[in-house]
Amino acid sequence: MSSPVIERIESIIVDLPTIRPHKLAMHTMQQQTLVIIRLRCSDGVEGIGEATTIGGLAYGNESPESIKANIDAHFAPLLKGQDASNINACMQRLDKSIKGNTFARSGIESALLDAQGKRLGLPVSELLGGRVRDSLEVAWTLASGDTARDIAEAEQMLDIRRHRIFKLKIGANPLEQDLKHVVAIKKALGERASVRVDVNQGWDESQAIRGCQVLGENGIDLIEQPISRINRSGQVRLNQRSPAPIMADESIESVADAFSLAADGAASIFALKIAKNGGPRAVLRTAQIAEAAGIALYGGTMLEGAVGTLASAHAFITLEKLTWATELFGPLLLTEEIVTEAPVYRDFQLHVPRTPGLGLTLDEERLARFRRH
Ligand code: MUC
Ligand code: MG
Repeated sequence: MSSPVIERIESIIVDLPTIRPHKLAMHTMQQQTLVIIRLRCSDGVEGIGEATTIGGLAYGNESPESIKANIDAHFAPLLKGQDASNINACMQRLDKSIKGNTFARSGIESALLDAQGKRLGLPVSELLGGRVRDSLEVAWTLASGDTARDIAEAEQMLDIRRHRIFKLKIGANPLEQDLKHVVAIKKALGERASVRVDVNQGWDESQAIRGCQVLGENGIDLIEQPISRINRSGQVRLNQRSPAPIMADESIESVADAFSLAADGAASIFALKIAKNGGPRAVLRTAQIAEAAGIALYGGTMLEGAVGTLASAHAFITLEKLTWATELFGPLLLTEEIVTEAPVYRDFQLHVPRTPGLGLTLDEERLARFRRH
């Protein structure tokens, strides 16, 4: 039997409305923009992937527009005509000619995995060696910018049993105002919830020394990326003195970053993101570095829609231990989806399909309605 060949790669920018503004230290999202990748093969199989970021260029080095331009001009010509069933060979071919661009790379790797899974009749988790669970606990991010509204939102999530872990986005307001906001939310929720913060690099080290101390003393379970990803020695010092564990997020822009953070002792938890490592297989290499170094794991998100969220989930359900659970809630932030069946969230967990590939089908009508022209 001849090998299936990659015939066409299409990248589509999709703008989707969100349930409310989502306020991060560096940007307030009023909508979310996804880049959907369709990889068509000569055997009639189509793989789908997603390469999504937050706030244009506010968060990472790639924007939706640059992701699309680079896939169209550089990734697609390298892959056209290649054996679609050999994911190692395809990704190594890209490695030789393309530096960085982990978001675009992740979307392509996801699409190749989806296609191969559909071809073999296997879920992506099984292509990655096999799942050890069927669902993942999912945190919710409180980021309305208003304390009373955040508490009401958390109470509602507890009531409907959708989330009992809450991550608060801070770092944009003055330090004391942020600390008051977080402590008030923790007091209101008490032992009923795990409360964590993501500073998104918003503090300098002098602020972080006080911030981490106060938050640790007030029952906050985890502090994500308190200072600049560039300040490595500051991260090492904070990791040694903070009473609450420090998680690296923006600091990890590649698998190699994960290795050097582990070698330096700059964090005790890693946020795993397929987009920042180059795909579901690449993120598992970062997980292996963490496991070897005794660093705990957390399943992160770039607020992808259903496709990117399930590509992440299929990788995360193969891991032995995800001590800090996940934040794979991206689809729940959107009021519209572009797949026929939305991912299932129930009893605090995201349930990962056992159908072939990622387990998703694009909804052509919705895709046509929301794609950018
Ligand atoms: C980040 O920095 O972790 C994940 C959840 C959220 O609200 O923002 C993202 C990005
Ligand atoms: Mg973060």
